[in-house]
Amino acid sequence: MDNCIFCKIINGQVQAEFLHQDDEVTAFFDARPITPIHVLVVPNKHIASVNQLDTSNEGLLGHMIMVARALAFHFHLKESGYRLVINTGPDAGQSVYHLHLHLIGGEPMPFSVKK
Ligand code: DGP
Repeated sequence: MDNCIFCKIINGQVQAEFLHQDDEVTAFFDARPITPIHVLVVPNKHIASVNQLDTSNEGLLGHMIMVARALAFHFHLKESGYRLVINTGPDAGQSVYHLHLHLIGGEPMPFSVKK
């Protein structure tokens, strides 16, 4: 996608510090971190959001989670804990319409999805 910032990062047009790249996904630090560790795991192929997924993407989603898990272990978050978050649409605050999984951790987080 011509105007997609994450497509530009993946293809090297925009600089980001890559933590992982393979045939399917790229991982890099979030430019506006909300926790000491804040990584984005992004499919190399442009998919706007969870809304555009279908069953053919199940392997990709599993791979995104396993890459995030490996990076969580790399950053010593296994015991302290971490969140994996995919914001979808306006109410969730999705600001970049290229699917991405946030890995956040490194300090206690102030809210919970539990009520
Ligand atoms: P979301 O709100 O879920 O759409 O998160 C998008 C994230 O993308 C946000 O936390 C900031 C990050 N981001 C936006 N532009 C850039 C960029 O140019 N480089 C990097 N590394 N991160 C970016």
